[in-house]
Amino acid sequence: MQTLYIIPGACAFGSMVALEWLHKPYQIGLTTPEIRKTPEFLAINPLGKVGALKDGDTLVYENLAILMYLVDKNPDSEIAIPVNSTSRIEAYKWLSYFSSTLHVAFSPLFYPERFVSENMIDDFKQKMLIRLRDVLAYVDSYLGKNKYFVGSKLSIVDAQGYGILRWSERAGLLNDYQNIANFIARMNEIPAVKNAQNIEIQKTDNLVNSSFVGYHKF
Ligand SMILES: N[C@@H](CCC(=O)N[C@@H](CS)C(=O)NCC(=O)O)C(=O)O
Repeated sequence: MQTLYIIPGACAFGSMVALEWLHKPYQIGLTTPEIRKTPEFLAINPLGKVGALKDGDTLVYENLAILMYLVDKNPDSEIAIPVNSTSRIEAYKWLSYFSSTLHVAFSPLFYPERFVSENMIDDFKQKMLIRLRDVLAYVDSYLGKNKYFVGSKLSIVDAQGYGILRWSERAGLLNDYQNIANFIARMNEIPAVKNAQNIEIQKTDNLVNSSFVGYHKF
């Protein structure tokens, strides 16, 4: 059994969509701060973070690694990305950008107290907002010219990009980036994305053609 550990609304969303696209049975482990500190969870990801995947005896953490693991384990699936292809280079590039730049551009705005002391928070957030806007402008400009992140078809990269770009709304910035807003609207219509959204919020009665089999019991 494959079990993907998540926090609803967080960055493992792309891997949920990938599992939906694979049509193989999988469970979701809904984690809390308490669960992420348990020996059971730390044995899966010693960093105490999501995404984390347990697939039989194989343990994978870091979203980029999970996504590429799923792609490589399923070379004949619709999410396959051929090795030594331009698509593969683009996938590495964007997944790396999402992890190293996009994801971390949001964190200081959402959790400023992790970075600076109370009296510096307002100034810090102003500066971090400028940085985030630069990053979003770059992605928005790309999406203005390209429907998909990789080539001419939907891929795990769109799923992962969606999972993080949706935070633009929470940051109150979505209206300023029309191409990102259009991308998010398009992704919202995809059945696998709808299924993953519902699984995140434990609304599993009306999943369509899903291979989700239930929640992992901790
Ligand atoms: N570089 C990691 C980032 C993982 C990460 O920061 N996950 C966050 C959710 S978006 C998390 O688990 N936060 C919970 C915590 O820090 O307690 C990846 O891409 O997998």
